[in-house]
Amino acid sequence: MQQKKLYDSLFKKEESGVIILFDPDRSYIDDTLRKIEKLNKNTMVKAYFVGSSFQILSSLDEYVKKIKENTDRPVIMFPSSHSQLSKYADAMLYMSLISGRNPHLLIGEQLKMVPFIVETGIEAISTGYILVDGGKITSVEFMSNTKPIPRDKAELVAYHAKAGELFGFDLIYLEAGSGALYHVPFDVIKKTSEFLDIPVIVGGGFTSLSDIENAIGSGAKHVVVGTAVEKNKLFV
Ligand code: 1GP
Repeated sequence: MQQKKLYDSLFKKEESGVIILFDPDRSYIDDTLRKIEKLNKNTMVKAYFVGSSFQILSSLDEYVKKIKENTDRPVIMFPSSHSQLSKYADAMLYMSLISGRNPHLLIGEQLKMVPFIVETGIEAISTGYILVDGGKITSVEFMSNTKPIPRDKAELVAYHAKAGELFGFDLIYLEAGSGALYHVPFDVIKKTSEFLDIPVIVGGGFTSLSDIENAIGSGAKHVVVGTAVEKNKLFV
C-alpha cells in the first residue's frame, strides 16, 4: 500500500492557499527560479505544480530538479501524458479526466504511467479531473478532445465529482482551463465541495486575490494559479 504522506500534509493538514503552476513550455527556467525566490516568501503558496498541455521541452528532469533545489515547498507533477513525468518531483497527480468521454484520458495514459510509478515509488495522488466551461476553448479542451461541463450546471459537476469519490479518488480538481476567461463559478465550487468528503482544488482563470479568497471561502482546499504568475500579475 502506497503511503500518502504529501497528500495528507498538503490536502488534509495544511491550511488552504495557492498552488503555483509552471508550464515548462511557457516559463523558462531562469524566469521560473526568479519567481520562485519571491513565491517562497509568500505563506499563501503551498506547493508548485509542473505541467503542460503539450510539453515541447525535452529536459523536463532538469527543470524539475532546479525547482526542487530552490524551494522547500512540495513540487508535484501535473502531467497531461505519460511522457511528462519526473523522478525529481515529490509526487504526481495521477489524473483521470472524468468529465470527458475519451477513454485515452480516462484510463489509457494512466496505464502507461504505471511502470514509472512502480519503478520510482513516487507518490501518485489519484485525482478526478473535471473540466468546466471557462468561456473559451482552452488548450486542455482542444487537446483532450472532450467537452467541458456547462458552467451553469453545478449539480452535474458535483455528481461527476461524487462519482470520482465513489471510485476512490483522493482529490477532485475542478478545471476551467489555463487562461480561461472565467474561473469555475463559486456556486459550482460550493456545491461540489459540500457534496464530497474528499478535498477539492480549483484552477483556471484566477487573476485576483479576492477571487482566490472567494474560491477558498466556497470550499476549495487550494487554488491553482498559472497564467497570472507567468504574466507577473499576481504574487511576483
Ligand atoms: C491550469 O488550472 C491551471 O491547469 C491554471 O490555470 O493558467 O488560468 O491560472 P491559469
